[in-house]
Amino acid sequence: MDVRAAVALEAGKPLSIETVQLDGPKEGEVLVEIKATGVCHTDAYTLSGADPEGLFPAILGHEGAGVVVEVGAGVQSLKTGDHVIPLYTPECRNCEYCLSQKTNLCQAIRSTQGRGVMPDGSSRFAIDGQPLYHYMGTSTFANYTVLPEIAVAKIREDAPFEKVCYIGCGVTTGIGAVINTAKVEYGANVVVFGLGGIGLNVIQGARMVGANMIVGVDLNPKKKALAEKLGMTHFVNPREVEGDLVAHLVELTKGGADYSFECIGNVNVMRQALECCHKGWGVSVIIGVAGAGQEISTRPFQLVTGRVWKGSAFGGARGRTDVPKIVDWYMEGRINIDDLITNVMPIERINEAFDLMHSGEGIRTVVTF
Ligand code: NAD
Ligand code: DAO
Ligand code: ZN
Repeated sequence: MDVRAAVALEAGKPLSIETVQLDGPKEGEVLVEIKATGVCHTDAYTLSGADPEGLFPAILGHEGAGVVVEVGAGVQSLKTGDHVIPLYTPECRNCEYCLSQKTNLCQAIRSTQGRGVMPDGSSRFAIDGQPLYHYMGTSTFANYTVLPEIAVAKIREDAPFEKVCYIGCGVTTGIGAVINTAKVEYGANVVVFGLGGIGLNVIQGARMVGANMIVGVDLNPKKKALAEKLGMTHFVNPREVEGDLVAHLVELTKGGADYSFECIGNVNVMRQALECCHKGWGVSVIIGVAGAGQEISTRPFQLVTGRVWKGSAFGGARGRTDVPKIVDWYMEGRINIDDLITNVMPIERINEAFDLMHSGEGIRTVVTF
C-alpha cells in the first residue's frame, strides 16, 4: 500500500514528506495506522548523523499511538481495531532476558531491530523500489507502519492518541526510572538534572511515590514553573550557585540525595549527579544518552563509600505489561501529560517540530496524521 511518511533520506538533512510503499504484515506482525507521534531527542540525534548506529534512508519515529488495521498469521494477542502504542523495547515474555525478571531489555528481535529491518531480515518500507530502513523497530513517522506483535502494547480505546503517544517514550522513561529502576521510596530526597521531556516525568514520578525533597537542576530558568507544577520543591540553576554545585546540593539535601537522575546526556553532569548522592546509600540513575564515544568518570572511592551508579532504558518498563497501566494513570488523572505537550501540528510540519526542540522552547511536540 502507499503510505505518507516523513523520510530521513540522509543524515543532517530535514525530513522529506514522501509517498512510500509498505508491504503488509508477515507472520507474527501487525499493520498499525499511526494517529499521532511525539518527536524526541533521540530522533534528532539519529537524524543529525551523530548516532553511529543511524541508518539512512530511514523512517524515524518511536513515540507513537494508533490502531491495528491488519494482523499477520499467528498473531494471538492483537486484533483489528485494537488501540496500541508501539514499543521500541519489546516484551516477548519468552527470551532469557524477559524470563530473568531482572531487566526489561528483551532480546528476542534485538539484532534485526538494530539493523533497521523486521525480524525476517527484510524491510517492509520502500521508496521507488528501494528499501527504506525501519528505526528502533517502530518507524512512527509514517501514517501506517508494520510492527512485530511483541513490540505492541494494547491500550484502552478512550485514551486520546495525541496525548498517550508520549507514553511510548518520554513519560514511561521518566516515571519508570523512578519506580522500576531506582525504586524511590516515600520520603526520599531526589535530585533531577535536566527538566526537559524526560526530567519532568522523573519529577512527577517522584511526586507520585511521595518523595520529600524534589530538587530540579537546570540551566534554563524557564523550566522552573512547569517543574513546580509537577512536584519540584526546590530549583537550582547551576549558573546562580556560588562555588561548587555538588557541595551546594549535598548541603541543600542535608547530606546528599537518596536518588539522583541525569536526564541530559552530559557526561560531566553524570559525574555531578553521582557525587551529589548521599554517602553510604545514594543511587544515581543515568537516563541521558551521551554523544558517541564519550565516557563517564569519578573517583572509585565514591562507589567504595556506598554510592551506586546505574542506568535506565525505557524506564525499566516491560512495555506490553506496564504501558497500558501508565495509560490508565493518565486517564485517571494521576499523571499530567497535557501540560507537557506544548505543540501539536500535522506531519507536513514535522521539521518545525525539530526546530522547536532545538530552540529549547516547549517540552514535547506531537505530530498528527
Ligand atoms: P531536553 O532537551 O528536553 O531536556 C534537557 C534539559 O537539560 C533542558 O531543559 C536543558 O536546559 C537542560 N540542560 C542542558 N544542559 C544542562 C546542564 N549542563 N546542567 C543542567 N541542565 C542542563 O531532553 P529530553 O527529551 O528530556 O531528553 C534528555 C535525555 O534523555 C536525552 O539525552 C535523550 O536522548 C535521553 N533519553 C533517554 C531515554 C532512555 O531510555 N534512557 C529515553 C528517551 C530519551
Ligand atoms: O537491548 O541492547 C539492547 C538495546 C536496548 C535499547 C534501549 C534504548 C535506550 C534508550 C535510547 C533512547 C530511546 C529514545
Ligand atoms: Zn524477551
